Amino acid sequence: MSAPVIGIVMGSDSDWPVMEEAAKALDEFEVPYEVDVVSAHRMPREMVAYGENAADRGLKAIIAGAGGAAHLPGMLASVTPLPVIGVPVPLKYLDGMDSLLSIVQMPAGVPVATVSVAGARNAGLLATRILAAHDAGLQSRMREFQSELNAQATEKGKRLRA
Ligand code: RP5
Repeated sequence: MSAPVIGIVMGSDSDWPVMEEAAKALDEFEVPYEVDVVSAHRMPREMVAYGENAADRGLKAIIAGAGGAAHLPGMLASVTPLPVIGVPVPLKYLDGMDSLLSIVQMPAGVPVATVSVAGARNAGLLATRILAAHDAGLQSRMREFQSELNAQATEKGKRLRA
């Protein structure tokens, strides 16, 4: 088992059904990752420690998901130099708009790369692309993945036209 290079964290284990898609995407590219619950509101000290130590522990990026008053991605971004990808998790009310706006509206100087509501798969793919910028093998696999997407979409068009 290689050491994890991506951290997947979330505010609660109730976020896992959404966040699992990030893990699956990383699995497809054989990117080693770790998973944990690090709640900004219920575990603030642990959350700060996670962000402060992440780079020294060898992580290259953090995927952070949270719902409602979703402060986890932004707060992590404020204490780590690593890229943080935020995943808005939709809860029972407000259709995830609360989560989305809480994550995306960051002040200048503290970036969070926010994916769509429940867009954890894209968070996993974006983290893979970040790693692939310095990894020729991974970049070539990403190109293959993109070719497959293209072929699938082309096939759908062919079926409709037939
Ligand atoms: C947020 O509160 C979590 O990220 C989760 O989306 C939401 C609800 O958490 P639970 O009450 O299900 O633990 O901080």
